[in-house]
Amino acid sequence: TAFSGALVSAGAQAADLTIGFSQIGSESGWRAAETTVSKAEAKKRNINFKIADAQQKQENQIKAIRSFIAQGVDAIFLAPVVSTGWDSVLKEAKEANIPVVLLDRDIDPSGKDLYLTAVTSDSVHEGRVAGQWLVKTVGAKPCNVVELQGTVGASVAANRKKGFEEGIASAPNVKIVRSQTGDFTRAKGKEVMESFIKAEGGGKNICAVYAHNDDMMVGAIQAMKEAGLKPGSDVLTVSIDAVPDIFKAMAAGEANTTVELTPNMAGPAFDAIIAYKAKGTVPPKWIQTESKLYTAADNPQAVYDSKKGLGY
Ligand code: GYE
Repeated sequence: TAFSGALVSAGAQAADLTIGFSQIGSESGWRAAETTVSKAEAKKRNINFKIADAQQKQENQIKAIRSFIAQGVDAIFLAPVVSTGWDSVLKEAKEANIPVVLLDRDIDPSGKDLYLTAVTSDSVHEGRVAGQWLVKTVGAKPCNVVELQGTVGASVAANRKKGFEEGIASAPNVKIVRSQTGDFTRAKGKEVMESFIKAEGGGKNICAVYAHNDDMMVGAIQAMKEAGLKPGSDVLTVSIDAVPDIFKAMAAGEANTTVELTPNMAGPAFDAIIAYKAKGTVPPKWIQTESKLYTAADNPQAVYDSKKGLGY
């Protein structure tokens, strides 16, 4: 009947959608959670969701996007490992009329008209908040900072560096003395921190560690402990993501602060695509998610308990 036909088409809008997601990999706890949460959000909306894991390689992401285009998916989500080199493959998606949504990282402005919207946090702001926290915490005391950067070429690494530098700009006593990439991983964070400690006279010249993500900080904390330093008291720590393990470290007095970003970037992206497909609603170019600072005063044990098991 006409009635049941109408019911089917209304209810089928989301269920009929097939969306491909080119995910970077699983370098951090935050990203593992993003993958888990994305699947759950797809399920809630009855979306046929395909995830391709690129193992940190842009060439694998480009291949995955081409394969999604060949399969004729309804939309493509992309978490771009680096910010450049996307123009030609995104042009192919555009020519095939497949909308692209960026998740959690940006691409260079030259690609602005090649995607529909980007769901990300404000990563410059995250770095700025981290820097401002440190300035406030050390007061007038001289403070040498070592910085663990994220993946080279990633928008979030550039932005978190820039934001932090802005955050400490007003305090000439706070200085970045060493800065190197730890690739957003625990293992690399530990290794690079070991070399920082060596280069800085066993670490006694280091006042604070700033890491572009918590996983690198967890590695750095390990390195500091092995070198006989006391992270969280002798050496201040500030990082970004709010994964459960950093709250565990905070509860143990071995870490000081983190800036939280949600692992649920796919939820708003699905909603934008559903509205776009069903009603032609064009979303804003940037869908910004919230950022929130946590310190040891914010009951880290309770936050840990509430977060563990959420896919991190
Ligand atoms: O902070 C980090 C990850 O792009 C926002 O990538 C993401 C970052 C996240 O590996 O842990």
